[in-house]
Amino acid sequence: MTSPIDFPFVLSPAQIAQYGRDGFLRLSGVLDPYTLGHYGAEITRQTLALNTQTAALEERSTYDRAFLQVMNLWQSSGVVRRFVFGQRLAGIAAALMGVQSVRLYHDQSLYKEPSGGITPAHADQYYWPLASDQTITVWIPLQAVPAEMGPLAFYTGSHRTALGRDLPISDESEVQITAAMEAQGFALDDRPYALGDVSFHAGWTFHRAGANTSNRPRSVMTMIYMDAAMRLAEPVNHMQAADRDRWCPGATVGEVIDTPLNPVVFPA
Ligand SMILES: O=C(O)CCC(=O)C(=O)O
Repeated sequence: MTSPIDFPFVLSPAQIAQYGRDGFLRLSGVLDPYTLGHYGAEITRQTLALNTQTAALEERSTYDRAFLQVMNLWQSSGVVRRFVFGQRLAGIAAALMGVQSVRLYHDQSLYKEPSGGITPAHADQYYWPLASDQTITVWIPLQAVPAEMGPLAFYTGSHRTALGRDLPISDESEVQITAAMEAQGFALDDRPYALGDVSFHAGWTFHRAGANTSNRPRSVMTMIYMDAAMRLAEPVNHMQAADRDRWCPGATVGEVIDTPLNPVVFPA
């Protein structure tokens, strides 16, 4: 029997069009509670085991208060590797981008602790030395995320504006991007996530998350997939240079990013 993480999820043409128009898509019932419980327990266990952040929340920067961030868990755990290489989520990403196949850029666990701070507004692709915008972040809550736990919130249609694309995640990005989004009329979609909901957002879609004011952790797994034909671009800031060295080691500017860290995930 096909595993739930490999079973195809059929998108309607309207959903694909909605992603293109809004720059993100929320889907319900993508993963069942048993599957989320099985993989989620290992993801959270690995996150806490590999975490190196030990400072108290009040001693950290705004960025570091937002979440514990542990990357490329697929390299540390066979169970997580199975999840990251699952065909269901990667297949949705391919369909939304309109590409035949997708590669992994990297995965990351984003664990917003109880009393963890806001995730300042930003666009992910600021950090990525990638030659096209055919990128997608899959955001998978491992439990429901009601408003008080900091659900990921998207500025609808904001992938079409360039204003703010030069800002890293910071207090400044939160102030400047939220003001720019309001001025340009990009509405914030900050609905909560039920268990099994998963969202997909494009690399240039601006988004943020509120603080976790609950007494429970908000454990989330993310995978960043890119068009399998993605080429490495010359980094335009020092964060992109660092990302190139860390996530695409050995890749050459102008060439397809075909390194051992960037395997084709879909189709298997
Ligand atoms: O989980 C969060 O609070 C932020 C996530 C995010 O910015 C992303 O996955 O692109």
